[in-house]
Amino acid sequence: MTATPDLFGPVQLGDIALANRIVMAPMTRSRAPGNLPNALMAEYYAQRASAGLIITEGTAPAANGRGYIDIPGIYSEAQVAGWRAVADAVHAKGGRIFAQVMHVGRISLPEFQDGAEPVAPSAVTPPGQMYTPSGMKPLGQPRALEEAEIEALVEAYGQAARNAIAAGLDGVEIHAANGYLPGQFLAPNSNQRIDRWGGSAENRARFLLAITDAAAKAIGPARVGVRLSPGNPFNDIADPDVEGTYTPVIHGLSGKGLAYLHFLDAKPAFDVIGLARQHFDGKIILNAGYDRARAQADLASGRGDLVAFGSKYISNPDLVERLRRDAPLAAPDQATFYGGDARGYTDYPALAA
Ligand code: 8OZ
Repeated sequence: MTATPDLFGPVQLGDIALANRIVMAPMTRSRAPGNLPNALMAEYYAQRASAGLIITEGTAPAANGRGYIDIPGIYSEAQVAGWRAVADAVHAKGGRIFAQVMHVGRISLPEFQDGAEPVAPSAVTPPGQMYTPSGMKPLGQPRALEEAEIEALVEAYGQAARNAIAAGLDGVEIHAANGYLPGQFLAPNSNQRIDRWGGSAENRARFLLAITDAAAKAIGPARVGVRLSPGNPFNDIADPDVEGTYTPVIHGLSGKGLAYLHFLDAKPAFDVIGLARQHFDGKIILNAGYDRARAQADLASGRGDLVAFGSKYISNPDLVERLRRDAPLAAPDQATFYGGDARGYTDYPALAA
């Protein structure tokens, strides 16, 4: 018999040893003016370093991957220097940190990309709006990527992974959830290509598998994880056959020695985590809507190996200690989720010792 995994006990994740199975989920906080990671961000992440693993907010692998206000990038020297300060601050407190690499694709506006039209698999306009410094604006029609541009983006993910390691970060998470560029390739409504990057489920999975391979080749597969949200309609994703789409994804990501798959499974359309358990050779991180009891239950049942907490980490920098003591959690203030300064960011106190 194997012992029940302890939420508060150590676990090996790919190449690295984590102090516990509690993960800080990636969260966009829009506090990186100029797309540059900064000292305030370093302080924020260092405050949360008792997490077994921190996954940073989404950071763009290329200039045309930017969207939302003031998200950081990981494609320039200055950005790498900024991330180095973040990595150093977290490591000084004994933490571990992966960068989440996020290309937003069509979920952007020219004003976030120096005037350039956002790019996507196909020129399909999402119906949503985006918050900008001058108010809410409708998303526009993206430009369909040329095949050579797709190949350049695959390279950009490899380079982003190298940059993360050069910055001293511990690895990268490929953001393939929530309808951003990899998710736009996966879904038939946003991917209407008739070349090898679209059409069949295998073709729609090609971009995700290519960028994951590029990152794995750059820094070793044990430093790479992938986040998925099968069946999540966020950002105008519609897929009549989620199982058909994700079965080749899970098979394609298996057997490569990747560190983990991270599931946002708020709306599971089929038992994708069961499928991953059968085939995937790394760890499984569970996310969305977890509390202490559900986290312990899902570790005990073997559904997952680690549990990621999002909004609870905004307002509880010492979440590990609070969960350990079963202490009350502070509620986050939604008004300060995105943008602004230290308020609602680094001013949530830890419990008194
Ligand atoms: C909410 C607001 C801004 C960004 C995601 C990166 O959905 C996001 C995001 C969510 O993964």
